[in-house]
Amino acid sequence: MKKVKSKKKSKVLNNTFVDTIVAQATATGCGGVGIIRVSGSATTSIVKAVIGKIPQPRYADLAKFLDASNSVIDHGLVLFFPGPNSFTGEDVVEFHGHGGAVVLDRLLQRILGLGARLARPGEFSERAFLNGKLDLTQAEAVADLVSASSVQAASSAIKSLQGDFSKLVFAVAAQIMELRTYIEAEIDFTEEEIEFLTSEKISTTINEVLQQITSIKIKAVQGSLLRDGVSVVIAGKPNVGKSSLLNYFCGHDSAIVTDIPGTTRDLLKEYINLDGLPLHIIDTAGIRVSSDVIEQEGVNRAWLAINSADFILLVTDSDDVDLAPYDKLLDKIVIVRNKIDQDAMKPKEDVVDNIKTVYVSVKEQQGLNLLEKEIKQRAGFKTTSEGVFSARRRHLDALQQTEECLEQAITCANNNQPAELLAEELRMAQNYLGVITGEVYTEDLLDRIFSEFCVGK
Ligand SMILES: Nc1nc2c(ncn2[C@@H]2O[C@H](COP(=O)(O)OP(=O)(O)OP(=O)(O)O)[C@@H](O)[C@H]2O)c(=O)[nH]1
Ligand SMILES: [Mg+2]
Repeated sequence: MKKVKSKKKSKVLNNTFVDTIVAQATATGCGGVGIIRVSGSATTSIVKAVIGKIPQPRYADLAKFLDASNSVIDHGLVLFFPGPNSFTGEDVVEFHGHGGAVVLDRLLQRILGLGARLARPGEFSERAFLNGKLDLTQAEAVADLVSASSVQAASSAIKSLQGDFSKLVFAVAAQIMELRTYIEAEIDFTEEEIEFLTSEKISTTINEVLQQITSIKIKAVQGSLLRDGVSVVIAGKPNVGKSSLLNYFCGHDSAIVTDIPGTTRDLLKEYINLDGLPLHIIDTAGIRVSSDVIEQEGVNRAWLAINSADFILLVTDSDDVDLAPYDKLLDKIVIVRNKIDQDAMKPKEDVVDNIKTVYVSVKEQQGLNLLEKEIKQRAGFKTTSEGVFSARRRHLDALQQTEECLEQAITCANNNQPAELLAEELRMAQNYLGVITGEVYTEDLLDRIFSEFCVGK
């Protein structure tokens, strides 16, 4: 980890936060109400200039919003939250006006004219994080809640926002800290009469911590699936029913289906939700050697998609499947034996050489529930999202790195290696947990996280 910062040395103390930011907090377009939010040191002077007074904190004040020549731009409610008791921890004011593009833009221009600048994406949440109002997983949960694509994703985001994820991580980090304290004492006071921990006791304690991390990971994997989903590519020879399968998944005639082999040329991407699991599905051109330049380009693109997908639904309309071209991708393949209606077969599944085949008829809608079940199972997705909190790839990576350090620490203990090495592994494990909650962060990490947010969040 390079350029690690401790939270205490945040931008707040560097004093780069003197500027005041403004953004529309509600979505653009027409709405009953539109909200403009302001945060920073000039908030009180701005609100005084716009409505002619400083409103009573945390009360809804009905006021006229005035421009520089005292003409009325709009009238609406003003909410004033003096820092530190505000979302960002700074002085914040919200103008709740009429939700029209022109009226909100006039108000925004007025506030910019009073010395505020436009907020960057996620800058309100970033300030909330840097001022200690939210930890990093909670700030990320704000974005996840707003962009949730299913009820399950939204309810897991609210759990993270309430701190369910961070609490578990903090608890594990505290246990590692306690163990570190003992081991560092051993390093510092080798000459003194202190009863040190035995290597068995150390390994047992670390193993208990590892078990807790495993249980956090199970929930985090679900949360990350709910948020990011999986990518599935539909591949196979021409005319086997790939586009028909895509149309089944997305519930409408997205792709052209004909009985002419080579119908699909381009990649066709759809985004659907399978009982809460987001699926990014790609239909591809049928794989064959073609003298048609356009079709051949389609086949090249199909291979690119096949190579980068999480799973491959390899569709076939005969029992004879040539797996040779997929030699290096076998662990990602589910064979979809389509058109069983033509062969008077029943839907079923079987496994040969560790590869699952699901027998379906897309046309007669048979066996597709088996296929859906297989996709969810492959993704490791459970329909019940009890206790699941939203999580991201970076959290899973950090948990994985924590586990690796702890396993290394057990090896050090079991081999009676110097206590310094053991302490260092524990320190690194704790550090990775800190990356999840934002106790430890880099500027790069914050930029990456908050730049994905919308302006106004
Ligand atoms: N009998 C039967 N016909 C099917 C079934 N699924 C698809 N078809 C037919 O098979 C033909 C080809 O279907 P598509 O979905 O266009 O096949 P494709 O694999 O996308 O074909 P290309 O785009 O050319 O690679 C169409 O006439 C479909 O109606 C099925 O389950 N049973
Ligand atoms: Mg097709």
